[in-house]
Amino acid sequence: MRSLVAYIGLGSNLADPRQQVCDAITALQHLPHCRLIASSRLYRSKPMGPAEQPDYINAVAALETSLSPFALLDGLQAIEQQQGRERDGQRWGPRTLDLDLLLYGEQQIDDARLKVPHAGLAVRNFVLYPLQEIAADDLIVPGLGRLKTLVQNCSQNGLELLHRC
Ligand code: A4P
Ligand code: MG
Repeated sequence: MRSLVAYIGLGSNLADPRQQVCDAITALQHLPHCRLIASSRLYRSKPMGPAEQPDYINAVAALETSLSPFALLDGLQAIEQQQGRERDGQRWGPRTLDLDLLLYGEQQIDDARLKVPHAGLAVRNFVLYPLQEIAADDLIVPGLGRLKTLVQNCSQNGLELLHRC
């Protein structure tokens, strides 16, 4: 099967968020039919959604993969479960680990279970800035245009650059 590059957004704001994100990057390296190509530095970000929750740690990783997008989503959700993710139904509530499939090659997917590019990507600084760090300079986000332009139009407010894992 042909391989392509997928970008994964990582976020955590519970139970030692930095460690959660770094552990998840390690777990991504062990997904079958995937090779970790790059991971961004860590960023601290103000919560989007309910304000009464801790700040998040965010990062983005690039995987070369021959998995289908749905098989990759299964793998990401399995890692979330291994790291104690609980779904209590609260939208945008606190979590030990959230793994979002941001981009899957140049594909656009509109399925009940999977939307790619990930919804909200274009306006989330905690996604765009780490993505820009590891993506090609001329990356086009399918349906949304040049990554560089999206970054230029997105404020850095509330975003603090930390170190690598
Ligand atoms: N789903 C659809 N498309 C995708 C995709 N591209 N990647 C479906 C991953 N999942 C996708 O996700 C709900 C369902 O989305 C999944 O079952 C999957 O089939 P979830 O992880 O159970 O719930 P969620 O994450 O709470 O919902 P949602 O709406 O996806 O939230 P987001 O967009 O992930 O946002 N603030 C800061 N500063 N940093 C953050 O990282 N994250 C969130 C969550 C809120 N606030 C944040 C951050
Ligand atoms: Mg999510």
